[in-house]
Amino acid sequence: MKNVDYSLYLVTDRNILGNRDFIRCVEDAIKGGVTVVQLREKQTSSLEFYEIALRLKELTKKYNIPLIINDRVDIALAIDADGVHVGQEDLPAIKVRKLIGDEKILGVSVTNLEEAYRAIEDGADYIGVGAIFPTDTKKDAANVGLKKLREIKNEVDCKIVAIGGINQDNVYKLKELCDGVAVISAILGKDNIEEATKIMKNIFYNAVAL
Ligand code: TZP
Ligand code: MG
Repeated sequence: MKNVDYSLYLVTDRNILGNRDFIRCVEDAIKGGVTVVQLREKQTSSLEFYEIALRLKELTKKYNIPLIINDRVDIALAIDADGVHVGQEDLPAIKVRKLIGDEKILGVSVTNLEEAYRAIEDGADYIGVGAIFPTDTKKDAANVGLKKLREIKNEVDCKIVAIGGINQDNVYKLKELCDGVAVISAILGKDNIEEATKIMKNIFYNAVAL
């Protein structure tokens, strides 16, 4: 499971889906070509988080797509997820690595080179770098930008997933600057999720390096 294709990384957000069926929407994104799914729940009880995670695990397993749990190591372990993603204010990455073992995927959010070096030292398989572009989805996201992303890319030897405000109009700019793009609204915010996913993937794959 460690040889992961990070190219189109879906981060979930049930708020953006309104009353649409969550599992159905993620399945549409998988059919459209997302290569990783991260379950991100910010205002959910542990029980509900666990139950959603279990259902999502069933789905991602069916399509052989890795499932990563945001923030919660306990839930990742409880459902035997493929990995965990933590930020700078979550459990320290070095502790998470000890808890989940070497076989699971560990992702760490970083906003600068110093955090990137530490994440890698602590055992991250990939670093999430963002926000690259302005986004309404995460109000307190740092403003990282393309220049800093390039600086990190040039310095570190680690898989890089760019995140934040990435959409059909700007995704081409990320080619060669990262191993994958993580997206919420440009996929889950669209009426036709499968089609939106296909378009994003197509543009990212076929973009010419800037
Ligand atoms: N972390 C940094 S920006 C962001 C997260 C979770 C939100 C990404 O959402 P969108 O809608 O793809 O900008
Ligand atoms: Mg977090």
